[in-house]
Amino acid sequence: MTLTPTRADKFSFGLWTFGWRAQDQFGSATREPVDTVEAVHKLSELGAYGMTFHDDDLFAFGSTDAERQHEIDRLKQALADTGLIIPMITTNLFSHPVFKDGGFTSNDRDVRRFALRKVLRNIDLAAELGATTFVMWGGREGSEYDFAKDIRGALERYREAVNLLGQYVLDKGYDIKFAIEPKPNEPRGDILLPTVGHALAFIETLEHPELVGLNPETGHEQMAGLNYTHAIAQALDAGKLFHIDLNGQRGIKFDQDLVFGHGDVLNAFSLVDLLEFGGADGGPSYHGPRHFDYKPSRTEDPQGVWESVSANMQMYLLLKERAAAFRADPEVAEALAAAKVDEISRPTLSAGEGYAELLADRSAYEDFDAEPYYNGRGFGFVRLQQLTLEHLLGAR
Ligand code: ASC
Ligand code: MN
Ligand code: MN
Ligand code: MN
Repeated sequence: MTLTPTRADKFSFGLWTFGWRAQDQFGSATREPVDTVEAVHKLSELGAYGMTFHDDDLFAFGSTDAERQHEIDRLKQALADTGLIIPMITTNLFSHPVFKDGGFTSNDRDVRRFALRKVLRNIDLAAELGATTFVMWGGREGSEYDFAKDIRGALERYREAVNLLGQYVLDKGYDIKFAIEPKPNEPRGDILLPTVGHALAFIETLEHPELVGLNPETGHEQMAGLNYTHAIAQALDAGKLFHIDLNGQRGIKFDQDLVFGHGDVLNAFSLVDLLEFGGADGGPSYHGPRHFDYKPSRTEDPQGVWESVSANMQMYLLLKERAAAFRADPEVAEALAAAKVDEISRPTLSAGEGYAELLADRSAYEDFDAEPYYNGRGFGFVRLQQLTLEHLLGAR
């Protein structure tokens, strides 16, 4: 493989990703912690441009002010030494026992107030480090038992929290936007704002919807049996793709957080094509970080961890190269035209036409001949899919 990541590719990784020690429900950690400064140097060497983190990834929950500052200073020095940046930061409202029933939507009001203070402090840190996106994954906002949570009340509290944070950013004049990350379940039996669609509807109920967008994660949509490329397309349509969490997932099961492309590779292919070539001019449709939120499998040793970091970037670049070849193939262009894929961009009504003109157009209904669609006028989508796979497999 000769595809070498560069900073222009805007690849970023969470400190909690390669830093995961691989403890799970059934087993203890299999790896040592990764030091932040070493991590920044390693990421820089491997071709990433950014690193992201939860507050608790950088300094343990309950750190003294001095301990917290020490870790921030070490990080800042490493950033200065390498030129790596912090495009996004996020808050851990899920690990500590205090958040066992959620942060913004815990039934316990004292916990909700504590959660807000923890986030406000972290927003100040985001501003200090120049992060322009603030992700909110509400992993513990949810329930196992229907009568244990008043969902309408919880959504009101969620809204109250996000409204407060928005007002804070506006009053402080910070250049920060929020990105909500949906997930259907795990660790809660059911999580609030479970999919991209739910989150989009919620955002429209906020005081400042323009401050809030989405951070959709590949595996999270796929855990709900949904098509991630469709979710990203709808987020783009709504102008809400503020950030992205790329990884891999194989079907409806626990959150696998595999390397990007190591799950549903066909869906990863259409996704990269959309991000890189889905813009109006045939260029990128998304300009933010290509952020990986994956977990190196529990079976990996430290060398395997860094190989898995590179694998994410290699998969992305490989799929981008494959998508470019697909787009440049005249046979693909011909198959796309035969499938009338471009025709979806043409408005259904002609210029100036309304329902009166449509009703007056006999060719649209009275004289329309539906007969040829029986046993004819196929779209050739299967042929198009075959060409897609031949490109994906490197056979073209
Ligand atoms: C996040 C985020 C997730 C979770 C998970 C924590 O901030 O984007 O998906 O936390 O990675 O393990
Ligand atoms: Mn306001
Ligand atoms: Mn995940
Ligand atoms: Mn994520």
